[in-house]
Amino acid sequence: MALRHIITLPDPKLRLVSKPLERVDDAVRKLLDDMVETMHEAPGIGLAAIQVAEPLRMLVIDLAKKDELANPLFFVNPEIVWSADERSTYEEGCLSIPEYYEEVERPARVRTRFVDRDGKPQEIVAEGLLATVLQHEIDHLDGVLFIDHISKLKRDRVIKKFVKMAKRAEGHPPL
Ligand code: GNR
Ligand code: NI
Repeated sequence: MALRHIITLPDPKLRLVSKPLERVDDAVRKLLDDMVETMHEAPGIGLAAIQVAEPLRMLVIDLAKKDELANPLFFVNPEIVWSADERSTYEEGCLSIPEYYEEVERPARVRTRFVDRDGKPQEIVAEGLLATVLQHEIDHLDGVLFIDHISKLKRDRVIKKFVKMAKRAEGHPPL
């Protein structure tokens, strides 16, 4: 396994539409495992491939608490096939927008079709935090960030802050 670098705002790759996988082979499983290791280390509860600069439609989620055994979930080519009318609100964060948190309203339940780590088609109905994180990650596959679901005023303010930080970092490059 290997840790991967997580890209952050304003990296334009975060706005790419990721490409579907044609098959789940050992190379795909290796990337999924590296994503789980990277997510655990961050730490985070979800990670989409584009966050490690791979524009592929795959994501991992692990909602296990720190004192619990790891329970990584793997989603390849996920598609939301049904959303509840009921909404729920969670305070969201994103490893690609470090240290920024805001409440986002999303469908409370989503039926999602996907291919698992063994290449087998699956369908689940997610609710609660899983429903929110799954929607947050599937948004990443379409170049959508959670800040796209908040007010333009707040979004513009956070983007501006990250552009400013990136410019300051240009004067102090790593290596
Ligand atoms: O670690 C994460 N926590 C989180 C909290 C609420 C809603 C969504 C998330 S996902 C985020 C990790 C991440 O950026 N995934 O793309
Ligand atoms: Ni995110």
